[in-house]
Amino acid sequence: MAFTLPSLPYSHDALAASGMCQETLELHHGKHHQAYVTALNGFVEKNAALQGKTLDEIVLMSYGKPDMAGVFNNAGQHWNHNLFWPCMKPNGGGAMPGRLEAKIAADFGSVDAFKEAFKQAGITQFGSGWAWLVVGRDGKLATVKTPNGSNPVAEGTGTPILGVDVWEHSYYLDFRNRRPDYLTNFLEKLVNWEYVDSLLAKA
Ligand code: MN3
Repeated sequence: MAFTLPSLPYSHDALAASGMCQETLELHHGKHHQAYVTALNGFVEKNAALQGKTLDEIVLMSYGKPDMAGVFNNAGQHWNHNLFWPCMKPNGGGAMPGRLEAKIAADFGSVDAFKEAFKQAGITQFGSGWAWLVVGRDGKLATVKTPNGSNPVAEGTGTPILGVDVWEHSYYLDFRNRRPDYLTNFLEKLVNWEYVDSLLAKA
């Protein structure tokens, strides 16, 4: 069965007041994410080894294989955006659920220390990529950055419970070249902490 573009859990103009305009979401979801899905389906159609596989399986089986770079880039980007959209909500940010806040404070020292580490991961990802909050193999929360379409599942560094896209297409209309401002705004006005907490519970 072909992979499909998931619907956004909010309207295209719903995040405008929180720093992500309608045009950004229309292009990012409707054009960029759709293009990854279309390209991935094209690879699956031509390669019997990929047929019937889940997205996670395709990400893992194509990671690190030069002859499957195109498959990995598009499967990874489909995976990454599937996590990214529900990590945001209108009027997001604000207070975290108690369980999540306590876990972050225990593993980073404080919520502020976590936010600084997460922002630094996004700022220091040279070029395109992602910053993540993961539950590591030791059970502790950690921040991770990955290039291009890669992610912590592929790289084996943990289970992502929050991800932010730092490709320029994610922030250029709203913040131009100011990636740090985009990341600050993401944490303070866009993150759906209840969703992050639900992923922590499952990790
Ligand atoms: Mn993107």
